[in-house]
Amino acid sequence: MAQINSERFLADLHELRQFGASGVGKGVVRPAYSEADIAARDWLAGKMRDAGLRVHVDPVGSVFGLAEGPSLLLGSHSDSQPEGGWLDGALGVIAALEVARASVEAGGPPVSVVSFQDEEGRFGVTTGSAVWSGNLPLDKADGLTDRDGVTFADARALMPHREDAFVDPAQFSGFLEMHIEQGPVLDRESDAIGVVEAIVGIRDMKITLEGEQNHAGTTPMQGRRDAFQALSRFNTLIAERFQNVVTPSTVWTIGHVTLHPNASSIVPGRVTFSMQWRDGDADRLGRMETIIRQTAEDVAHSGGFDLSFGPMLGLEPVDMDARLHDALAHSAEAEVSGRWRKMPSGALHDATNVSKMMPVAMLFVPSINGISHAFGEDTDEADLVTGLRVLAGAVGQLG
Ligand code: HGY
Ligand code: MN
Ligand code: MN
Repeated sequence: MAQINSERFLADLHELRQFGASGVGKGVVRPAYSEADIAARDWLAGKMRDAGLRVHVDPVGSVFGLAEGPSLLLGSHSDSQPEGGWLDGALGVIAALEVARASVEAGGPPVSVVSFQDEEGRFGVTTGSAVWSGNLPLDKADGLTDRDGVTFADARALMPHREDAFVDPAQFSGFLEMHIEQGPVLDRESDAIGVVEAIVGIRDMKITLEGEQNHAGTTPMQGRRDAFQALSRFNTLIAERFQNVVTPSTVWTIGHVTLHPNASSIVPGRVTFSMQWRDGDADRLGRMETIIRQTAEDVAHSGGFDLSFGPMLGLEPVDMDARLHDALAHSAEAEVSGRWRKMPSGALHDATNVSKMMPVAMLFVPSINGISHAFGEDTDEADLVTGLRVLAGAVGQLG
């Protein structure tokens, strides 16, 4: 079996962190197609070449390091949230690199590596793997805009060394993605490894309410069409109306708000906000959509607002492949007997898209205090190495 080198793995992980290092703790600012992201992908391509893999940058900028012939595919993403941690995505990419490199040194089994582009959704939801899998047509993706109005088409054109063709998925026998948990369970329960059973589904859309911009001193409260108040009312109503529909694991988030013109002395005339919801049950996601649309219409109608909905993005809940899941579970039991658990993923991952094309499975390592999508994200290095060993063990069984 391939002999992984944990010092080399940790050194590479720390080197990748330097691209877009935020200066706050181990935080990273490396959104998709930023200078830091492109430089990191260039560095990664060099590492893949040094490992004996053939580099293929696909039309959207996902970077593959390909083994010759049929192989397992391992990886994740190397872009970050606007304020992100050093491990979200990066861990799965560098773990994949180390396992592939060790496999080449050992003469097999063949392992390919990928860093998908825009997993963190500057433009969509897991955009790079969604396009590769056909979950999101490229021409639709090209029309998506980020919060500053930049199109996906313009952003992906910035990525150098792109090839015209997408990678043929038929060469891969399966996909394994290692990731931090990004939640509190493993840390709280003192478990070293989570073997994922299923990934939740997600829906995400922008909603705009247009009222009337006016003077904050002279406009009577009665009769104002204040866009902030409309959002506030929507937010309160939606929580009430969800009550009989959601479960304790259902989540929804208004994470991005643009209030126009966003000034202290102006009654705001327009608000555009993101509405995102996640659940493991596709029917429930649908029922929530109906409530969201109806509530926005009620708020608009009662307050005299114009209402518009942006494109609806989403991914369905998916189960992990039993054979790959069992390989990870056996490897976890061999490595940390009694200190691992099966669990769902509340975060989205590229594995959801890849499952359309091949069997997929995932493993988690603990997130300290369950913090992620924040500069404070971290994991004990001993846990990172344990995860790498479990991943390599599963590859050894499957290869
Ligand atoms: O939002 C997510 O779950 C993922 O980290 N992009
Ligand atoms: Mn991630
Ligand atoms: Mn993330």
